[in-house]
Amino acid sequence: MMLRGKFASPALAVLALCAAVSAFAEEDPAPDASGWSQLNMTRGVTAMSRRIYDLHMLIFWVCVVIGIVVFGVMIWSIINFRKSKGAVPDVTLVHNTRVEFVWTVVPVIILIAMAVPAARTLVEIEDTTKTELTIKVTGFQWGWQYDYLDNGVIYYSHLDRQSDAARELLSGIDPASVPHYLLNVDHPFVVPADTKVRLLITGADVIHSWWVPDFGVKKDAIPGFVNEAWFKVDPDKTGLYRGQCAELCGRDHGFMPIVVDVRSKADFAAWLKEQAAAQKQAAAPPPPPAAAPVTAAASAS
Ligand SMILES: [Cu+2]
Repeated sequence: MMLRGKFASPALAVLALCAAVSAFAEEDPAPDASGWSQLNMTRGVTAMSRRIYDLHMLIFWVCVVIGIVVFGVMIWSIINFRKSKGAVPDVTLVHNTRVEFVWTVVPVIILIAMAVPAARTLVEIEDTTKTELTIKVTGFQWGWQYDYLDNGVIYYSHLDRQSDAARELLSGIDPASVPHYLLNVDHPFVVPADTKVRLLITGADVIHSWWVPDFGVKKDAIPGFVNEAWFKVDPDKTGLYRGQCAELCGRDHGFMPIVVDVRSKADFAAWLKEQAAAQKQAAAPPPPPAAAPVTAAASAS
């Protein structure tokens, strides 16, 4: 009885602290783009990225509490039960069923408590139903291709020319003088805000990974496989968001950034219409030549 009381109270304290911390984690302050917060994950611009952030913080604080309790008990024991103070080992602690039961059950409870929110978030990440727009994303050495499947718009996105020139060996260009050095592209990936966008991600040569931290999306682009991901950017969060290939994909892995241009629904619709018309025109067969060649062809047959 005495032993159970002795060991159950720290365990209960851990659980109580975990519960308190989880309540605290849900009302996180506004993001701060400087200082210590830069060491942490971004809260992002989608409901899902914020859920991932909150889950990350919850698990982080659970780990902090466990760390403080475990190291606290350890250091306290080392100081108070040292040999020089005349401490005598407690032999009854060897193979004590009650103690072993407690130190097995408590971690199991903590693990289950963490698995529930983690599993819920994972299920939601994988939920690609009810999407409003589908875009195929293909990674290749070294760039990205975006294919708006239902609209006939398709284009490549490469490292911008300024970064590309500056990165050359002995280019003589100071990278600090290049805006968004190695994080800029020639043709950004244009998407609408406030729309559930589904990405079909694949690779054309080797494995790449499409990663935009602000969207909470990082998905491998594997040749022969189609991976799914989705995001829905907050209506008021239009603007540019940057990402990179997150899979070592060869020599120029560091030179295939991602820039996403999030526009309002109306702006996006206008852009898509314009692009579709331009690409249709470019793909159309050239206008029939003047009369003379037709006559020549006719006389030849
Ligand atoms: Cu890559």
